Amino acid sequence: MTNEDILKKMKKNGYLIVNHSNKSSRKNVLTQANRLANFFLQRNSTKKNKNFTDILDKNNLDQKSLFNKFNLLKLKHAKDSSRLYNMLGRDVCLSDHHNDKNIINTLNILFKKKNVFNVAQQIRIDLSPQYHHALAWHQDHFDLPSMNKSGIFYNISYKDSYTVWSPFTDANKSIGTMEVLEGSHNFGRLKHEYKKNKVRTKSAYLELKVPDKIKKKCKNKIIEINNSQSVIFSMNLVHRTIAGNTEGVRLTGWGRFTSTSSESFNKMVNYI
Ligand SMILES: O=C(O)CCC(=O)C(=O)O
Ligand SMILES: [Fe+2]
Repeated sequence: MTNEDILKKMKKNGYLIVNHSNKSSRKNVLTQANRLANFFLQRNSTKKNKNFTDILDKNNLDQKSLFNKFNLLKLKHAKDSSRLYNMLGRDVCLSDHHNDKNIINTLNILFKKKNVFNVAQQIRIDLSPQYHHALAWHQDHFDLPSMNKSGIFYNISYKDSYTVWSPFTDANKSIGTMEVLEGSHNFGRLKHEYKKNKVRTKSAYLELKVPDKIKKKCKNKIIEINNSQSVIFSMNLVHRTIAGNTEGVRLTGWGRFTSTSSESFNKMVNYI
């Protein structure tokens, strides 16, 4: 794609698919995830719990092995499961991945070669079919810890800031993936509501009632990409999670990128 194609496509659809240049960064994320899972399972293993050591013997990164480990951690050791998320989200393996030549080159073109900053990054691990946390339609925000409730309510345009979304395992209709409304970013920032979660009392969720004109004008597109590809999308693009229906693990990562030339930058830095 030429620079012009990249700018045109982003303007029209609000997202782009990028092929990774670094062939090992995806595997590095899975390897780190596996190491942490092994560590936490080992730490929790007792003589009674022989099944832990059975699982631990395997150092392979296939779906079944990773699913068993993450599932056990989630069900029996929820606190360690969230420790694993937090560590992996901050680890250099995710930064390394975001530093992929093709990802950074594309961001440089989108930011008109000014500069690029990654202001937040995290991973998510979804276990389908039961524990696939599906996000409803929404636009993104910077997810900075100081934006205590939700950055969605701060008066920040997000117009020319971007999310990089990457699956490190498969991401498709059966294991779960993401769906976007093509061109919805051109409608600007939309009004979201922050609702109390009736099931999990400590968390809340964002709700966006997609305006009829967007439903009418924007095509639904389910993102089915392989794990050597990422999606770069405008933080104003309306998107949601498609939950998986077959047993398996979906490990994904996201990074929020902005530039000093972005409209949102001046306001965003107050939260750093
Ligand atoms: O991974 C997904 O299904 C969607 C993730 C997402 O929308 C987000 O993290 O902002
Ligand atoms: Fe999102």
